[in-house]
Amino acid sequence: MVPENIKEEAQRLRDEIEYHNYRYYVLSTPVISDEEYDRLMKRLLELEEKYPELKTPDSPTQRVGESHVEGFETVEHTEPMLSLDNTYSEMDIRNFDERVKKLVGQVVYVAELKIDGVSIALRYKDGILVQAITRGDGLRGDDITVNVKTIRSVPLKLPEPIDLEVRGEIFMPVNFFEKFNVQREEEGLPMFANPRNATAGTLHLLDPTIVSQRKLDSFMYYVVKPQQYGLKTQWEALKFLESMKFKVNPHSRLCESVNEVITYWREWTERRKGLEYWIDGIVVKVNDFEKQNELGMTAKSPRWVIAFKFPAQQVRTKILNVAYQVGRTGVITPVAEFEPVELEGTVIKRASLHNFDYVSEKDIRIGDYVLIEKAGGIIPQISYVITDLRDDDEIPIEPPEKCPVCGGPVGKQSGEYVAYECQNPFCQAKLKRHLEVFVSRQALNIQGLGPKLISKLVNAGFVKDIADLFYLDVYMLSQIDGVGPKMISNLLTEIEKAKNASLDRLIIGLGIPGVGEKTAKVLAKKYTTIDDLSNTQVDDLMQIEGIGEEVANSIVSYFNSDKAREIIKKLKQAGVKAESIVKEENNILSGLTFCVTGTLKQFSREEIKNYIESLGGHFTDNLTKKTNYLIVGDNPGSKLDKAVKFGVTTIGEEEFLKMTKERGT
Ligand code: 1X8
Repeated sequence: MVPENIKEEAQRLRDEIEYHNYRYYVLSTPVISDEEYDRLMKRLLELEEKYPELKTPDSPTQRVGESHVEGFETVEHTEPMLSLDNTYSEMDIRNFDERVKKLVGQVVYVAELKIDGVSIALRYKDGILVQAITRGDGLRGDDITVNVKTIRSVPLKLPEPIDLEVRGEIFMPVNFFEKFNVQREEEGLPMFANPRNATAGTLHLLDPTIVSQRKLDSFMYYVVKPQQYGLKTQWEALKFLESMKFKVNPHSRLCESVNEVITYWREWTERRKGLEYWIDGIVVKVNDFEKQNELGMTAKSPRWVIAFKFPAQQVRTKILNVAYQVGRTGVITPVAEFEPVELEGTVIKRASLHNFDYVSEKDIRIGDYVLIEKAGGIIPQISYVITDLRDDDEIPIEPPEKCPVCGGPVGKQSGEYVAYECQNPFCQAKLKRHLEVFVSRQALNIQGLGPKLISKLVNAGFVKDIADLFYLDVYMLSQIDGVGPKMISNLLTEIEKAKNASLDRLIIGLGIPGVGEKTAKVLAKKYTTIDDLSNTQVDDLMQIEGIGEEVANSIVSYFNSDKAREIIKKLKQAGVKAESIVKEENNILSGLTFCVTGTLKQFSREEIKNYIESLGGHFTDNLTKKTNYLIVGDNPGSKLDKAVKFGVTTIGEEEFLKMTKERGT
């Protein structure tokens, strides 16, 4: 039983944290410091660890992401989620207005921004968020509740205990998207074409902890069955959504006439550039719900609403060729090469085609005339293929059968996208990109070894893998064009210095797909030596916070490869130390995984977790067959039965403490 005062404290904390979430994520006017907020969150986590019954589905702690999900169930929509009719010109919008007036007389419109995101339906029961469903095919969508719960601007609990379904848009802010794509490139992962694709990809990840790191945001704009809440107009519905603490776009406008709608559209054609999210047009709705009902539907979409898209500045050009770029991990990215054209002040010759799914979705071919625009005002992108201008000489763009650089075999990798990769472990393009990462500031920090010199060393055959850098000598370097005695001496000093780099830096340098700076640090904290890490298993890795299945598999398969083994052997022989960032003497629980059930006398959950981790052990909430010990406290739960079933050793708190003391001496 949870004491009453604790229950009350937890409720108070939940309310307080959600209030600050609302101030921060919805209103953008926080009233407390980050430290203060963290303190509230920490206290609530502590209480919930001690009394798991307190973990209610609306608790703000649930936003950090529950455990792994197996897949998504499809759910039927209460009413269809429809697509909108699109228009592109003032004439189209005037025609829309004429048609509306003819059917229902004079109307007032609400003009809203059209967010370039992913549509979502949110269902609340007794005021609690119970389900979040994607549009899907309009009739049935995917239940992605666990992922949507991580989005801070989505209320988990309404101010009133009502049943409600609302709809809106989930999006990824542009500034995060840009950073995120750069990071993906660095980690050797395929890039996303735009924030909408990144949002859709993120919402379908099986690991909510990763979703929670991707800064998704929301705007709600639709109430299902609004008459149940006494709402008569769309404008009232927007105010109602605000009162229910949803994030509602602040730029909606009541328009008395079609001219005002057109003014709004013209205004936002310019102002869109200053927004932190992408919009691709405006949405115009008949304000009055009765009139909406009278207007009804066409076969495809409602007659009372229309999307009015923005014209992008576009130029026409022809695709002359497609180049294939080979990244560090071998991912092959197609790049279209054009007849050069000017667009918004710069000459454009090429644009990334991102990945082969994108190419086939848009059916882009060599020889096609295409329209180019700048996505987000910066990155040139193909916006339209002018298929009317085809003369049948166009050549489809296929994934290459052989690596364009080394001729090696190309394989298919399924992830958020299907990626094609050069599978030749000795591909020179991969090696060059990899060496660039290996010597970079975050990794081994070998100064004076730029891309040009790397290329020359690889071409000369002196460097066939990252470890070969440590075997370079005066004789080899002196044979390279443009390298003099002073440079040789500096380089050899730098390389010697790099042998002292810490384990986390070496891990970054290994270039394991999906392992960037952050993951490398976490790994170096858990594993003291490169040997420790190379012997780890997927389950062990997945117990580490922030490491999902994809990355865990990537790490294990890297260390299982002959090539990695050889490289590590060579690195060691060259004297690369890869020093642990964890103190040796504190690692008495290294390699052991612990789980806890029931209440302990001397530790809260958080405390025992920290204690175990400080001694180099792993702590997990999920008992699996791989768990070494279950520590059993008072009033143990179902984990005890599970441990018996799995044959996991159970120990008491005293026994655990004795064990740490024995191992410590
Ligand atoms: C799609 C969108 C709508 C709105 C904003 N952004 C969108 N992507 C809005 O109504 N403010 S409505 C809509 C749809 O009904 N398909």
